[in-house]
Amino acid sequence: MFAAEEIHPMAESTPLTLYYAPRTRSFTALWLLEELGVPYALESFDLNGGRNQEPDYLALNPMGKVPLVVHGERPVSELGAIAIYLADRFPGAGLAPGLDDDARPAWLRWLFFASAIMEPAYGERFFGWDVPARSVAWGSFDRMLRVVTEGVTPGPFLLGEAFSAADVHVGATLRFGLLFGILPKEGPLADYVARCTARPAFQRAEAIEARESERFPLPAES
Ligand SMILES: N[C@@H](CCC(=O)N[C@@H](CS)C(=O)NCC(=O)O)C(=O)O
Repeated sequence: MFAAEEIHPMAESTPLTLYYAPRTRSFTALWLLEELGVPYALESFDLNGGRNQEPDYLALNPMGKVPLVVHGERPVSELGAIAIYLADRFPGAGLAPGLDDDARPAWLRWLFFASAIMEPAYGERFFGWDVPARSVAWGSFDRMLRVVTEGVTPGPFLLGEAFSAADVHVGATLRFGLLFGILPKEGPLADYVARCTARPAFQRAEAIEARESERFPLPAES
């Protein structure tokens, strides 16, 4: 855990809302909020219902994606940005190294790595894209896999002993990769994901996800 900095006066007293749909990447933001331990409202909906394409939603997140976090009047979308915004804004949980902390550059790098390198590299593997590694921003799936495997070794977390918001984003992205069968089921990555998912905050988020999945079940197959 990183040293807690002074809590910004607007942080705790301002309403915080997570727009969330079960069985989606919005789980990552849910887990992060549970790690932060701050009060938030959950605006949960069925992704098939079109809520995320309505004009008032698009005014807050033009991509029409979940998750979306609204803090007071401020919308924050994109998981990397959400993680940085919330971990910095609520420093009491110690999930963000401060601006002058030597771990800050690595923390930022891993948060961008999950969104900018892991996500498209998954697309390459999952959809079988044949693209030149030197020309695409993420390099290649194989290179990503090597780098992230080295990153979680020896651990226990990306920055060493201290769990951080980067572990939420990278850990959740690796977990999705395991669920989709595109990562090795055993080895350093699976061990790292097991360390992340053993956290009480992850388990609270999983219980909320189970409750919301039941509320909005998948359409029955015809
Ligand atoms: N780049 C986004 C990805 C979020 C994303 O892919 N969300 C998907 C669900 S997993 C979504 O909202 N899809 C609905 C749609 O595009 O209509 C982030 O990091 O937040």
